[in-house]
Amino acid sequence: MRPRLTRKTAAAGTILALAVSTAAGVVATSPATAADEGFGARAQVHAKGGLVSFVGTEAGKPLAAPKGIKPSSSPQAAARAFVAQHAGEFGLGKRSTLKADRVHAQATGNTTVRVVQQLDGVEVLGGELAVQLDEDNRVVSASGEVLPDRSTASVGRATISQAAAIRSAKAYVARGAGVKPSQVTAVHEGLKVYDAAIIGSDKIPGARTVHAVEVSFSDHVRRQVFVDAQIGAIVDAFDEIHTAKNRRVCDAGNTAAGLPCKSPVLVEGGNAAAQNAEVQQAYVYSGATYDWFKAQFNRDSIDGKGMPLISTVRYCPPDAGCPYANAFWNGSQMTYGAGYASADDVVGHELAHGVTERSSKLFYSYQSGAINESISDIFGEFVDLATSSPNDTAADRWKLGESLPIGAIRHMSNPNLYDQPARMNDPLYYRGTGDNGGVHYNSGVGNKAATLMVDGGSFNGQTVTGIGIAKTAAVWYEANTGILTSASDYQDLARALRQACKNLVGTKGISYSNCSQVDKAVKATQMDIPRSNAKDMQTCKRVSWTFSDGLEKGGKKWKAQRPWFVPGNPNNLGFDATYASTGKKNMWGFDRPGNWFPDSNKGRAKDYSVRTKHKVKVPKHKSSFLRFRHAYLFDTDNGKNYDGGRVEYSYNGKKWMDLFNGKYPNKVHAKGSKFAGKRAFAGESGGYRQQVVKFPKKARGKKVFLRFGIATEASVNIYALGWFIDDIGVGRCK
Ligand SMILES: [Ca+2]
Ligand SMILES: [Ca+2]
Ligand SMILES: [Ca+2]
Ligand SMILES: [Zn+2]
Repeated sequence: MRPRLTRKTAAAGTILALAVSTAAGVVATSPATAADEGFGARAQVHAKGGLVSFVGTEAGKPLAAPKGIKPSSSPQAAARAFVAQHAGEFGLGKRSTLKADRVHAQATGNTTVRVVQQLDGVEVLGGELAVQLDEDNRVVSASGEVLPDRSTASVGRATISQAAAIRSAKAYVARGAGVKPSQVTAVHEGLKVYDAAIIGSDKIPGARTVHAVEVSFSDHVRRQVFVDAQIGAIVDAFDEIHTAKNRRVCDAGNTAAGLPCKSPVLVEGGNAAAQNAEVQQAYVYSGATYDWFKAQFNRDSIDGKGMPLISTVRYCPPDAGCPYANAFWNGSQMTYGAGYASADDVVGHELAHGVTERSSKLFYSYQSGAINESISDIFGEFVDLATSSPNDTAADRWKLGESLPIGAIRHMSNPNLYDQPARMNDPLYYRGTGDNGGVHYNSGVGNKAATLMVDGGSFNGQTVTGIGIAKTAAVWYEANTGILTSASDYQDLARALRQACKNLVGTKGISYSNCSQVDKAVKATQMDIPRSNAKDMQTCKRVSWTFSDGLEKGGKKWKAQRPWFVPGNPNNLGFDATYASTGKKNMWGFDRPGNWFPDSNKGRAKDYSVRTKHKVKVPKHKSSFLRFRHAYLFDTDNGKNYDGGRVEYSYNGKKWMDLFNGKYPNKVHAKGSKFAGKRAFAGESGGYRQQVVKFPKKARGKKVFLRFGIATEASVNIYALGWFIDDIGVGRCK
């Protein structure tokens, strides 16, 4: 146990009702990089919503304290007052309330309060603002995202029971872990409001009520699953086990005992020399990590309050074989497979996850997960560089895990060496769903930026003068503890790093010119670039259409087997299936295997489609094509696709042929599906895509039926949002 540092710990949990701000805010209607939103400071606005997501100030020039707030008021009251007074600019209306959550004392004497949004009393996932105040409660910065009231029309009442949600969540996690649903345990964590746009995950956007269910298996699987509260679809799942790497190597030996760590063989001040090498390493390196955070930031352990550093070494999970080639942080302790405590950077990495979990709380998925991983790599390697250990030569600088039995797993200054991107537009930038959305890949962007800040160098048109480890560490720590929020993406990180540096000017020898180096490193790694979708496939300049349907007049051109709905709204599930690429209507195919649907038009298990009621004329021209716009989220888990969709045509409505001739973007893995082992639209589309496919020669000049078909695996209780299609047309280039 380490000595405890006295620290101001403020009570959290007060709730304040928000009224719409009467202050006239400037309404931004187009993407802006900087605008005055009535805050009297630099403010960034959302590209889409035109709402404020970041307010920053120059060093030493904070905004006045919110009205009615005195220097003696609590920081929580000040933070809530600030957000309440600017509710309009943040898009918050009458349905929103604010709850002060985590409070953190910055090294500068400032205090950061994270204010969490609740909609009708239900927590909005990632709806969070980090308000940083100086000692007199003047506002230094405010960042984060909230769900504007105007985007909440689709938030519905929960009609799926808690028991049904738990059943689905258990089935989903058990399948991913390769065990039976009866082997996993689940805790219902209540209802939340989920919107992929806030999470930043490229999934189907739209705010919806979800059941949050935490499902665990044997201490090393812990996932938070979000189940749509109206149709029971799995909309997302966050991993809560934060690993150093994602690999499993099986052999033999070792045991599954020792997690959680209840009977330690070595405690603080004990006789380390009497223990085996791995116990010693875990002890020494977790101590080194503690000392480093204490020396750099005066942080007293993971939680800042002297939390014991608990490790289990030579662990083997019951289902993964031995020795276990990985290490992880599970929210309360570190755990290492044989040989994995031997790397001080890996130990530092795992402990840094604990720090992040108690500060920015970055979600472990997609960009927020990549930043979470990057922060762990950065602090892990900083600990390594400050700690005498094997493999400390100049050639080892910026290698992650060089002391592991398997050798280095990442290279921070040259991420490409291990298939990681070094900047946002790097061809190696990972866009799939595996690895929780590429958290161990896209961390390369943050890692590269950090090494540029420390060592300097020329990269991607920028020449950076290094500012060294201490200053770089301070900037990242300030961003993590005082500016970033749980759903932050790389664009947010870009702003956060710049603001963090400004906040620190005058401390640790940090100067304005240091901040321009931070800015250059951010630019070099292209963090300001928003998440981008692949470009639309082009048709041709002028088109002559023989069939076109934007579905605005309803579904009379289509015959739908349930659970296809044309148009998607209204449907007898009470679900808002609006996701149109033009107008307000689209068709929707729910990804739900099984026989039961709540109407007489029963869907067929595992295979159902929507087809044109009449035949459509395919132009006799060689350019003749089908064009449609669509978005999909089929049942998928960590890169493994279970369900999917295909597009087919038929001359007689009986024999159907694949219009894409198998050339789909994804592969369906699951057994039991009509598409098993074949390609299809599967997994997730990452937003709306325009799809253009040419008709084969034999179909030109003929009349055909067209259909969109979904095929699912046999597993019950696991549903996904499905397929949203709009603007279907058959035509040719003129
Ligand atoms: Ca070292
Ligand atoms: Ca290292
Ligand atoms: Ca439409
Ligand atoms: Zn990690």
